Amino acid sequence: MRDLPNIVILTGAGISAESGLATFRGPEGLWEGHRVEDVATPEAFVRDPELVQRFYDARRARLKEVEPNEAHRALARLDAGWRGDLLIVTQNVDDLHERAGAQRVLHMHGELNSAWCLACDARVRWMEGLSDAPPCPECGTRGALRPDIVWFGEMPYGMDRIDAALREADLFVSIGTSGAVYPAAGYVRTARYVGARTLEMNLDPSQGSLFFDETRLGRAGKLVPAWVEELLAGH
Ligand code: BV8
Repeated sequence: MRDLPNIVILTGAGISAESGLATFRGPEGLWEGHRVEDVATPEAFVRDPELVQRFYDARRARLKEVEPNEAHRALARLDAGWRGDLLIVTQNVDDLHERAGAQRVLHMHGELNSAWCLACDARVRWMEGLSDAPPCPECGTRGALRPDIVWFGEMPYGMDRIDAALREADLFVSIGTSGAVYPAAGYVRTARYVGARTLEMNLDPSQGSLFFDETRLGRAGKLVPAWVEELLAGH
C-alpha cells in the first residue's frame, strides 16, 4: 500500500474567478460576448483571424492585471509539501497556478502566454499581442503565429501523461469546473473506474456531480485552503 496517495487535481475557470478572470458560462462569461465557434475553433481562425487574435490578445493583456488567489496559493503549498505523486491538470490558459508557485501543472488546453508558429511549428513564450502579425522569433515568418490554445475539435495536450496519472490515482479532486467540456469532463468517471476517491469543490454542482463521492459547495478561495490544510495535517 502506497504510504502517500497519488493525487490528480483538475481545475477550471472557477478557480481563477476570484482573481477577476471571467469564467465561460457564468454571467459576463467569456463566451457572453462571442459564440464559441466564432473565436475558439480552427475554422473560426481561418474565417476571421483578426477577430480570434483580438479575442486572445485581450485575454493575454488582462492576465497582466490579475494576481493568483488563495486557492492557487494553497495548491502551490500542497505541490511543494506533497511527497507523493501529484498532478494539477488545468483547463485554464492563464498562468496563475505557476505564478502562485505550483510546479506540477499541465495545461491540457494550452496557454495564453505561448504562441505557435504554423510555418516552423515552434512554440514560443509570448506575452504581447499577435494582431499585428509579428515575425516568428524562430523562423522569422510574419503572420504565421497563432495562440497556442487547444480549440474545440482539436486534441488536448498531454493526454498520455493525464491518462497515466489517472490510472494511478488514489484521489481525484475537481475544482471550479462545470464539467461541460470533454475529455476533461470524463476524468471523474475514469478515476472512479480505477477505484480513486473523488471530491468536487465548486460554487454550484457541476454536470458530473453525481459521479463524485463528496461535493463541497462554495468559493474555491475558501474551500481549497481548508482542504489542503486537512490533507497536509493528515499525512
Ligand atoms: C476534442 C481553450 C478530439 C480555449 C477550451 C463528448 C461528448 C460531447 C462533446 C464532445 C465529446 N468529446 C469531444 C467533444 C467536443 C468538445 C466538447 O466537449 N464540447 C462540449 C461543449 C460539449 N470537446 C473538444 O472539442 C475537445 N477536443 O474532443 O478533440 C479528441 C479528443 C480526445 C481524444 C480524441 C479526439 C477540446 C476542448 C477544448 C476546447 N478549449 N479552452 C479558451 O480558453 O479560449 S474549453 C474551455 O471551456 C475551458 O478550457 C474549459 O475546458 C471549458 C470551460 O469550462 P470551465 O473551465 O468549467 O468553466 P465554466 O465557466 O463552464 O464553469 C466554471 C465553473 O466554476 C462553474 O461550475 C461555476 O459554478 C464554478 N465557479 C465559479 N466561480 C467559482 C466557482 N467555483 C469555485 N469558486 C468560485 N469562486
